[in-house]
Amino acid sequence: MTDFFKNIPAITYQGPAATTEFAFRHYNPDEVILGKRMEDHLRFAVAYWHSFAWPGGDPFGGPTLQRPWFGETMALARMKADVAFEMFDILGQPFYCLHDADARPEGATFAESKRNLDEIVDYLGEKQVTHKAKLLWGTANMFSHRRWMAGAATNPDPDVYAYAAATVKANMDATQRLGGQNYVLWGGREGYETLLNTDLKAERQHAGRFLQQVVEYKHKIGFTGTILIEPKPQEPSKHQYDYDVATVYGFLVEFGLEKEVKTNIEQGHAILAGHSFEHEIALAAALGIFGSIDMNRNDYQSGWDTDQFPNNHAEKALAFHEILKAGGYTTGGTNFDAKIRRQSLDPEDLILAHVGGMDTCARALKSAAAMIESGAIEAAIQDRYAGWNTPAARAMLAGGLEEAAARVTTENLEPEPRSGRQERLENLWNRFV
Ligand code: XUL
Ligand code: CO
Repeated sequence: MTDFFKNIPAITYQGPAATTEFAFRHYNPDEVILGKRMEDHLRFAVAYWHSFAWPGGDPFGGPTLQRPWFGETMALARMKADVAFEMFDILGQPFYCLHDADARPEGATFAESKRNLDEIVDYLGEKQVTHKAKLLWGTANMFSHRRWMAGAATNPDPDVYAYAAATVKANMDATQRLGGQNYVLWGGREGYETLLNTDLKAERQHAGRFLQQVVEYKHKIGFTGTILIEPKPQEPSKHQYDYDVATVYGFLVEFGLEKEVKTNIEQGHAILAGHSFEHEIALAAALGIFGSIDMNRNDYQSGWDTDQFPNNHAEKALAFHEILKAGGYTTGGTNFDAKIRRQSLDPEDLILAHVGGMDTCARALKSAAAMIESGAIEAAIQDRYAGWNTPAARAMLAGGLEEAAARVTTENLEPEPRSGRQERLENLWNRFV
């Protein structure tokens, strides 16, 4: 036991009337919602990087967070893991997610980094046996070290492509050893700063072949988890190839991977791409590539990826509504890709950030379930499209443009516009939140 979280009790569900901040007011893991336990719906995960590896820097200032496990030794990496599992226990977290670089010190060579990773993976594996939390997904950090500055699989230097292959292979192996349920690829450096030095066509080809190699390797080692791409339009690169869900889908189809790879959708990334979170989820579900989510919120004014903890349950209800409509998660979950603010120094801040985020999501889930149970929104949608249930309407889709056009004269069509009833439906949504 470390003493980092000393005096912080295990957080339990105490209901909205709880008198302490150290309680869940809405997240009640065993409560059954639409026939499933809340914990099994939400499948919460802690992001190792933000909670345990981020030192609190910003573009204008250095670290503000001073943690006793910061430093590049294996002993400190083990202390970090100890503290992490203590937090997972306090929160009752079923899952966590990590990059290699969050958990192990960087070595002087690839071989040394890999040894460090293997050693910490063994340690995490032992901890998983005696604690509840398991790995939701693993990934490789191929964006922080200077070797990745011009990309990983899309780097102009083929030696960096090889390094990326070795890195992803090591991380897929580590994820499989930890029983991870997904493997994520987020390409923060898979993009460009200027077309004046970039062969966009070649870079996209290399990224596509790399992803095919990842999928081939997944099948070779019998990894049963899901491969997920996390879209983001920019930041850190000026332009990123995995811009949004629609772009990723086009890319997957181009490389024959649309049945193999799904998406990990992040609220902040959706906003940067000019979409709502629920739009990205609904589109992924419609395309059959919805996998998992990175839960956070952006600042709506700054235009940065601020990775804040969610605190607006009404807004998130729309996202969970789409997730429930899609049938919920299979291997995915709700990963808090969120960090405390750099002035939030206390261990309590870290715990309460997650408590608030979990309660926000639990309220959102309950509201979304109520929206579904009432059937009113679904009924309004059904009603709006009811005209398409007629044989004449369906025949138009089977026939050609001329047959469809002929209906106008043969049936004397002069369509009357009908109200979209948006405000009435927004009022309805408001009643459920
Ligand atoms: C960056 C981001 C990453 C990915 C994992 O914006 O979201 O943390 O989730 O690499
Ligand atoms: Co993310």
